Amino acid sequence: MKPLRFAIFGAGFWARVQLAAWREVGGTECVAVYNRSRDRAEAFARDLGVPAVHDDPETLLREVRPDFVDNITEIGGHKPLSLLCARHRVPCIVQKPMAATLQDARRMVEAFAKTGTPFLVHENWRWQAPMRALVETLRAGTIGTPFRARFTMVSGFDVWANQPALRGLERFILMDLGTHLLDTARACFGEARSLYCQLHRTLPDVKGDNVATLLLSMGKARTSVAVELGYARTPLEREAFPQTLAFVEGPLGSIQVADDYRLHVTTREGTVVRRHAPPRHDWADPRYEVAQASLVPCLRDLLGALRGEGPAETTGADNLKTLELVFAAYDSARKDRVERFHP
Ligand code: 89V
Repeated sequence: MKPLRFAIFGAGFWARVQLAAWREVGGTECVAVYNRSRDRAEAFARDLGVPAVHDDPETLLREVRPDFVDNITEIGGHKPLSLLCARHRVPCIVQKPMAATLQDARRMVEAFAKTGTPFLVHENWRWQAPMRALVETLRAGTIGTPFRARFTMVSGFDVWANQPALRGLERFILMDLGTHLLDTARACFGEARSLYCQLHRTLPDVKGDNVATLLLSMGKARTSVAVELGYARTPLEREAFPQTLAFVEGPLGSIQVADDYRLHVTTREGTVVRRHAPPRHDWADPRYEVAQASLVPCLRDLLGALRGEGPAETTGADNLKTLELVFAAYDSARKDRVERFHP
């Protein structure tokens, strides 16, 4: 099968890792990179062996005519560069969070829908090995229909060291991490019916919210789902970054996602513990192991859709439902009220 030729927009921390993950997946060839600072694009191309460098994205699209673009810029680049792809009818994958406002995200989804051009979101959390094992165990019905769940991602890790732009965002933890966990919760329990959220800003050098606590009612069963998020440099006895821990209760049993990638499934027959460690890749930063390894199955799913083999899980249209929850959470926290949905 002929490899799909693609261009990367952006040349930062995640762009470098993502290109390595694309190469792991196979079936594509990165033919050009765009970055508004040409020096960074040149360094990226040199280090990673990309043949063409551009500092004007429109010229890149005209001259290179890629089969698709992977837009791995920071959030400010998501809307303008994705809309540029839509105008040129070039399929586009955009990094999460899709856009800085819900209105922008809706415009982006509509712009691609108008011409039937594929528009996908790079949302990798639901592809992490332990999260996938949780989704599959729930779908298999092992614990029955869950009535309650808790997701915890509380870490003292210095996330700003590799991604300094996160420090200056007015909206931080719900956009950066809330998108991931709310999307995973949707994969587990279905669409939200109501949501309540409280936020804290605890660090003087970080502008946005860095601690969030949410309670949702999800799916037909109205499962109560609590989500705890924290990037507060909290000294913790055991640091699990970037693992998400979880506990789910149903009428037939419970599932615990513990650290070290262990899934404990308890039914009347007892507890079965299995480790769902991510595969090790030499290009991955070991401090981000489970997160970076999940880029591979995520990209495989997106590539299948770009080849027309079937729908991707995280299309732009689907991801709007995740972003709706993120913005509803900000509204809830601001007004201290429950937001209701009618899926
Ligand atoms: O995956 C991400 O969105 C990253 C991190 C794991 C640091 O939150 O920004």
